[in-house]
Amino acid sequence: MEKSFKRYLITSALPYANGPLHIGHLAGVYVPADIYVRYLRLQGREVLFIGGSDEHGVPITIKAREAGITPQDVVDTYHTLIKESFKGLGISFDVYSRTTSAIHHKTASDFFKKLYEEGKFIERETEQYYDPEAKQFLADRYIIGGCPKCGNPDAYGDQCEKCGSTLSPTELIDPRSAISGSKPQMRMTKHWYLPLDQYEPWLREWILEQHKEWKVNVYGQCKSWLDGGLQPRAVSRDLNWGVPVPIAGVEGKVLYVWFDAPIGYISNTIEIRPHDWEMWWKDQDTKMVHFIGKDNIVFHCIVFPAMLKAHGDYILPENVPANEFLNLEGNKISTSRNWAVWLHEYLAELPGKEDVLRYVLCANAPETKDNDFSWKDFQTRNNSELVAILGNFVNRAVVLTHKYFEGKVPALETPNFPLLAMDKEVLAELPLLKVRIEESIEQYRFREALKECMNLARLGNKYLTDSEPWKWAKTDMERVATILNISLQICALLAIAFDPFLPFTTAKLRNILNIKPQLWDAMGRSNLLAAGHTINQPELLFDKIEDEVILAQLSKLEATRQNNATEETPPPAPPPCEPQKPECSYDDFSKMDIRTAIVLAAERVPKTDKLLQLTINTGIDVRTIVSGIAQYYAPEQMIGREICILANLAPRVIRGIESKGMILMAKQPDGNMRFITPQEALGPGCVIN
Ligand code: B3M
Ligand code: ZN
Repeated sequence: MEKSFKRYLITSALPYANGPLHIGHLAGVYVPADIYVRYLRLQGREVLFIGGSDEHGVPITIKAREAGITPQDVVDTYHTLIKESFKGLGISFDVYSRTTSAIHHKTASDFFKKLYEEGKFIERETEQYYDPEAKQFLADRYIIGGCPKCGNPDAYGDQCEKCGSTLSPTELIDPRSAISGSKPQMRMTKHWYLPLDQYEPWLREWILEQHKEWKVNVYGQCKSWLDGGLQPRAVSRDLNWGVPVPIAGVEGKVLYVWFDAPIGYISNTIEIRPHDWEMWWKDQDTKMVHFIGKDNIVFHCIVFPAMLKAHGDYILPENVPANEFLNLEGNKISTSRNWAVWLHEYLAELPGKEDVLRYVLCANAPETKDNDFSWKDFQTRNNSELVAILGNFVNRAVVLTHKYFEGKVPALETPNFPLLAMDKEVLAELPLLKVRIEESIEQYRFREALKECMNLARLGNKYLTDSEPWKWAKTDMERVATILNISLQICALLAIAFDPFLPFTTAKLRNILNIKPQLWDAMGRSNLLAAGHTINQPELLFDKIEDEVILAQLSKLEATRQNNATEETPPPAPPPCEPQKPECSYDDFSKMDIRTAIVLAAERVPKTDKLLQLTINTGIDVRTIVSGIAQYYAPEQMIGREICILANLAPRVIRGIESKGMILMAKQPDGNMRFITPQEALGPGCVIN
């Protein structure tokens, strides 16, 4: 007998905020997690659904460097995009926060500190490459050199992208720093390690003995890790992006991203439940389930549990239903090759089809093995399942009710016309379907559960066809009443059964049936709609998807394919412009007196090559400004020009000259400076705001 729990803490892997979401993420993690959570909520159980962005780690710093922006800019952009697209697909997180939050930094830091203070880590000094020019240790990705296997001169310290070999930085021929290009030096560096080997016997017992019910792929991966023997794992890195190692005197080191990220589940719980988060994380009556992809199994089944165990206060996951990978049109999804269906693009290009994607991704979920998404299959599932079965059945039932009973639910049976065998058979099937759906969902078999839901629609469709109400309508309206009553009851059940899977559609369906959301308990009952209840006008639940739509998507992919095939060295990226400065208030802004002015005279400041001394008419006075623009403008180029100045900047004495104000200059990406001049002559003293 499975233990019963008081509450459910459902986590889903925190996606890295360095790229948009694609269908692989959705099918593997977020659609199943959302289905499970919605189901639990329907059951009236107490649930928290935790999500958030993983905003640390080396790839984010690399992306920032490549784009010439800060890591914070990178994560700000993608966190927002990811959060919005999740919302667009109806992924119903109770919290979607981020690991750059102050709460997370504190939580992760405290977690580390406790383990550190209790002596749960071991310290090791190792040699690592250091960039003397950039004054920092180099992550493997930041070291470039010759591949010892294929000779590629630009292999990375962890991998050669040309021949695919896994490398270590010391194998590279003539290594150089990706940051400065300089030759890295070997230096000693100290790190903290979680001695996973010490947790091995406990992990073996906990997973291999106590969790035999875990999915075969998950259990199997854990077993092979454990059988291979566990090694201590470093939990810190030499990097300046992340949660700083909270040990006095330690600088330039942060927690390893895989140490801090899972603690994000705790931080995000604290964020929304500041008063009772501990109950969620420390009470044995909480069932914690981690939804993840297969590449995250070791971290969620071995490393994080060992961290939780070392900490001592926290519960462990009851289950980790990891999925395999989803391919696209027969090929591995690849972010760098742009081989993906991006969620934000899907939502923009196929508006109103959120549930179609949810349906197809669940129906094809890579639950037990890698699976494929194809646009053709997407179209077929929409047209021949959602439209032809579910949509068609509901539409027929509703249209006929309006036709024969003015939109009022007719009575199930009358003394003159008792139920026939076919009615009884259908009614008897309903509670059985309920049980089958429950069993499948509770065992994380969402494809199977979805199939059972569709079987309910199939049952209704077949019943309506076989019972032929349109024929009876000529002779016996009481028979028609029975048929439509049963059909409408099935519609009401569909609104519950599909609710975890297709939440946009069930909302529409409830609207058509003019009913409120119901709890799962109501599933299987056949009296949800009382006789006499008025339903609304029919409305199509799904539209047919035409070939053009599919062809447009396929040609987009084809363009990518060709682009990848012919890809030469990409043209150098234009120099990036500076990131936006931190927000300022309108008050801050309005304090500044920015106005037009005319340059009356200009000369070089003696013995400098940067400074010009300008005499300007500000409309209020004639004053002197010293400006560092001599590299960009000769004095004679300035005389008579109309410029913009910050007039009320506190005066400064520069080279013995009092400078009152500052000239506004625009800095071009290559560093060149140009002064700002009004497009038409305005005259001095016009205030700009
Ligand atoms: N960000 C890896 C991934 O997106 C990682 C998951 C963290 S879960 C705590 O695959
Ligand atoms: Zn190579």
